[in-house]
Amino acid sequence: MPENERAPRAVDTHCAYCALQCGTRLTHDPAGRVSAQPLPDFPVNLGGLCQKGWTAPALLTVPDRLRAPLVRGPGGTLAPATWDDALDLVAARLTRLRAEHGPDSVAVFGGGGLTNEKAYALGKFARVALGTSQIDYNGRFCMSSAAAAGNAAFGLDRGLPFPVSDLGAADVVLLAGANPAETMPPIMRHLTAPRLIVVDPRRTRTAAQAALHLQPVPGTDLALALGLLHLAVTEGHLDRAYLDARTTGFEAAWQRAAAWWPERVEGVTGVPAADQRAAVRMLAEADRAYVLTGRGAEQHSKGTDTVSAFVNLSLALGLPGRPGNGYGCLTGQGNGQGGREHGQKADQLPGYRMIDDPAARAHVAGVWGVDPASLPGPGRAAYQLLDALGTEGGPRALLVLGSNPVVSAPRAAHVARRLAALDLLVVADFVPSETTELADVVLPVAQWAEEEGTMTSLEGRVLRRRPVLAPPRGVRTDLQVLNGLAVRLGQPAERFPTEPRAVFDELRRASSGGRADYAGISWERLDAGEALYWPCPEVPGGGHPGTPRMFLDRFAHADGLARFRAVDHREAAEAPGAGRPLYATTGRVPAQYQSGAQTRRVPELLAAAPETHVEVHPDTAARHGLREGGLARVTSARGSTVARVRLVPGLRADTVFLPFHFPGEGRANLLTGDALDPVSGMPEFKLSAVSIEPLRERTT
Ligand SMILES: Nc1nc2c(c(=O)[nH]1)N[C@H]1C(S)=C(S)[C@@H](COP(=O)(O)OP(=O)(O)OC[C@H]3O[C@@H](n4cnc5c(=O)[nH]c(N)nc54)[C@H](O)[C@@H]3O)O[C@H]1N2
Ligand SMILES: Nc1nc2c(c(=O)[nH]1)N[C@H]1C(S)=C(S)[C@@H](COP(=O)(O)OP(=O)(O)OC[C@H]3O[C@@H](n4cnc5c(=O)[nH]c(N)nc54)[C@H](O)[C@@H]3O)O[C@H]1N2
Ligand code: SF4
Ligand SMILES: [Mo]
Repeated sequence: MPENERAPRAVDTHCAYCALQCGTRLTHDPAGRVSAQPLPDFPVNLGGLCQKGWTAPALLTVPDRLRAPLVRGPGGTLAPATWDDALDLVAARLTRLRAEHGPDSVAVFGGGGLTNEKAYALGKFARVALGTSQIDYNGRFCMSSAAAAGNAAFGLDRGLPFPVSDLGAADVVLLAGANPAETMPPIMRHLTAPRLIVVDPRRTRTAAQAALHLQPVPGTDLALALGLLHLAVTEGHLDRAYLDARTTGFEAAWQRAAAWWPERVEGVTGVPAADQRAAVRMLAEADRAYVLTGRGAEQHSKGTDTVSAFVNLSLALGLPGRPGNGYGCLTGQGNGQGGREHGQKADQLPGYRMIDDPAARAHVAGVWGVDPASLPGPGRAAYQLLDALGTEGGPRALLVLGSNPVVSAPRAAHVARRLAALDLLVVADFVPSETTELADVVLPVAQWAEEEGTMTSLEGRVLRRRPVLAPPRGVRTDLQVLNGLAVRLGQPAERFPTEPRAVFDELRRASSGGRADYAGISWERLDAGEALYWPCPEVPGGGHPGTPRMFLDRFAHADGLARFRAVDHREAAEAPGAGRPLYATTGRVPAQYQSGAQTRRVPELLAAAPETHVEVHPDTAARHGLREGGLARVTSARGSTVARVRLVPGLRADTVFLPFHFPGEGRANLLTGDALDPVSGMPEFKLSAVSIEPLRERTT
């Protein structure tokens, strides 16, 4: 009997990939072939999908799908094993490590692509079944700087504190370091009417649609944002009434910005003073304006302060918490929002509770049925965690769910060495990846359109993910994997439910009363089509409407006020100089997703973007002897990467750009370093000093 025979024929769900979570209808024909169509009435994608969304069903039939657990044998190769053998082996080795070296010898690394239920169960598994403090996740590499700045300013971090569809009514939208025309194409349907100000060293597809494109030197957005605040004040655009009624801390922030007059800012950023003035005028004269940040401004060793500077600008103009206006961060991963709320972060418990808060520990321990004193404290943030693996005093085993750090972590060659130094690396995935290649045990799991769950999109709306197919034989769900391991580690089976809906109901209780409160959101309400945005607390009689727009009356700090943060510009961890004359920055191309583990397996996407490339300005190419289509070696203080040259006149001449989706010697992260933001732990993905030279094509 075909394994999918009893599955439904068409389901309405959401895309496999990014945080826009476009509504899709998946249909499968009698032969089991699945196709995706946009849901015409879902307000976020308005009938659009990007190329990745259209082709996502191909993920369900990739030829090298993992279908059996793999265990590394004495000869060093991965060989198929039964589930019992694989889980028994993992549990036995974890038990031994814990007995010999203590609970923190075992670490967990999660992902922002995991459903809410998985992220929640993973955090609980780490704290309860393993008793380890050593858990963090790849969201640290994503929007953590914006989250830190949002928490500081507003007392709460929800990427977009308003629905995406509100953007369509704006007059002006400033996009700092975001390229949504290539990273979230359907969102551009909401950005046709507003005039765009785009801040990006490259003339991206987004920048090409802008009324004003500011092209700063990489790593100088903080100076630029200070300069824009300076002009907002000196040109008389300060919203005094809003400042007095809704904010605190302006004076200290202004003292720093006062020193950033336009000509000084031009000297540092390269953005002409006239363009700075034009940007401030556009924002200030708009009735409705938004300031949005993306990874270009955030993925720096000063990412948090940079976002704070943009938030300060938006506060000075009176935007946040005013209908039709606001500040937001464009969260990236499918569940990048929910993934940061339910406790897979080193310092957090579910509901955005802090793990060092006694009341939070008591509440969550109560839901989990354990002693609050048994819960560990905060652990290491993602890069520090990866860097500590296999070192004296560091974790000796790692369980990875939903990330491929061999490609996506900064200083990737070093991270791969740390992974190789572990006593035990266990990776759950549905496809082979550069990280499963290093694993001692690989656990094959169900994916996206094969299981139930919920996701929380970039606008804070909780969505139902539904299966169109049953998982292939031999494959288990992540929840079943966690249950199987927990039981073998001595936990009662019912403490780790395998039904997503049961996990969601527990998550609701765990989040109840927390800042990200899901208690009032039920599967029935979601299945009835209600648009529910958190916070959505339980109220007598039920039916809390959720919170599409936050901060309209007050911000989430105890006094209800938003806080300016007094920040100042500082240099990046390194600067171009003799020998390494160029900035290298990194990012995305439309046809590949993240580490590429999924999209490099989709034939249409691989055809569209088959290998890595480096964008170089034609003048720079001429100076370095590079030609279009030739190979180049790009070298930083960490190492080299090899990429095909693409001549791009719209790029700054002092900057080259590489996508990070490719493996092996094409990894952009062979260049990136270990400089981290002191507040968020965000790496400096967007800036390395490099040299570039032509490489002769290898002949065999
Ligand atoms: N096709 C595709 N779409 C994706 C993803 C993907 O991998 N592929 N990933 C998803 C995820 S997880 C995320 S986080 C989002 C990210 O979405 P974006 O933030 O839009 O993506 P990036 O390409 O990382 O960075 C945006 C821009 O920052 C610019 N930039 C580089 N350095 C600087 C700088 O110093 N200052 C400024 N102002 N800009 C700079 C780059 O040139 C780039 O165009 O995309 C999501 N969507
Ligand atoms: N140089 C550079 N590096 C970057 C960035 C950059 O801009 N420049 N961006 C950073 C950002 S924003 C991000 S978000 C990270 C992302 O980088 P990664 O963390 O590597 O993210 P993915 O490639 O999405 O990896 C997800 C892996 O988990 C698997 N997976 C997906 N869903 C599930 C699931 O439900 N369960 C399990 N068990 N596995 C699953 C996929 O098959 C894939 O192998 O990269 C960061 N790295
Ligand atoms: S924009 Fe994001 S959610 Fe929408 S189809 Fe593309 S990858 Fe999927
Ligand atoms: Mo991301």
